[in-house]
Amino acid sequence: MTLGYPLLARGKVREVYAVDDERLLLVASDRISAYDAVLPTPIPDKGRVLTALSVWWFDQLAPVLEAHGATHHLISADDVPAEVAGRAMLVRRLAMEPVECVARGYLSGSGTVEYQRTGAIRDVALPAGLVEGSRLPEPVFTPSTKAEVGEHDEAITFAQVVTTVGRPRAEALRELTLALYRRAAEIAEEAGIILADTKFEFGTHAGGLVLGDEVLTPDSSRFWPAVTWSPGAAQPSYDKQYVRDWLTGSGWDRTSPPPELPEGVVAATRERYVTAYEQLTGTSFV
Ligand code: Q0T
Repeated sequence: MTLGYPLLARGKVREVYAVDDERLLLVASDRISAYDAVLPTPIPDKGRVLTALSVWWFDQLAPVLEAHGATHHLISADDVPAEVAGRAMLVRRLAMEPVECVARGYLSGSGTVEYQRTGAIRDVALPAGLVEGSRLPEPVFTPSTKAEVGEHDEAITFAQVVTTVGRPRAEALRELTLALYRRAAEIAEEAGIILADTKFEFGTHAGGLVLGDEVLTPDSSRFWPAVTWSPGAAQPSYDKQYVRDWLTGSGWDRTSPPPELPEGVVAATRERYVTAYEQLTGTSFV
């Protein structure tokens, strides 16, 4: 796309453009990834739904940020180029912290693997008897490094965060991450959705901590419908379950270029994104 701004970064499903020295444009695409691959078939409206969700969460979380003397990077989702209207955010340019700030309130995925091996997640000891999908006694901060392109994020300890950013900032990142997770999980729970875990990225501006990136979308978080929550097995992914199930049944080897999705899978997946937005926000997606 020819927005006329320098492209700063390109991810699997979104791009970052430099507007000027102080501002960036984050553009969400309709691309979808599964099993580490970007699929050739876009999901119509995915970029608009995820952007609207992020914008809604920034607003919901502003009081938590303010209580911690922090802010978020969103300047406007309206004052953006027409070609990307609805799926772009104009944001303040930050000095990004080199850690991914993950909070987990439920045991899932790599957290379950670590718990089964060690009885703990990182430096946090957990009670015996937890299973995939269990609610944790308290949410835990499980930071990771930002992976190079093509690599996976690597789990790090809190002590490594201290070494990387210094103790005061490490403690502030942990406190803010857990406070934001707790409030977001409470909001989601009121809407019948479990927020199992989520990843935040922070930066600084004028010495203060600023919440950046996209926030609390299905691409950065695990959302589970509360009605079907049943610890003991993998919980169905709110957004990508149709895609994963279809890919698994398609015979794709997860190494070759992934196949096109059939239109029924595309329509069902679009519906899942829209429903997640509507259930969370209590407003219709237009
Ligand atoms: C960033 C300065 O989103 C990223 O890459 C995917 C294509 C990572 N990234 C974040 C920044 C942000 C934000 N968000 C910011 N507010 N200020 N840099 C750049 N890349």
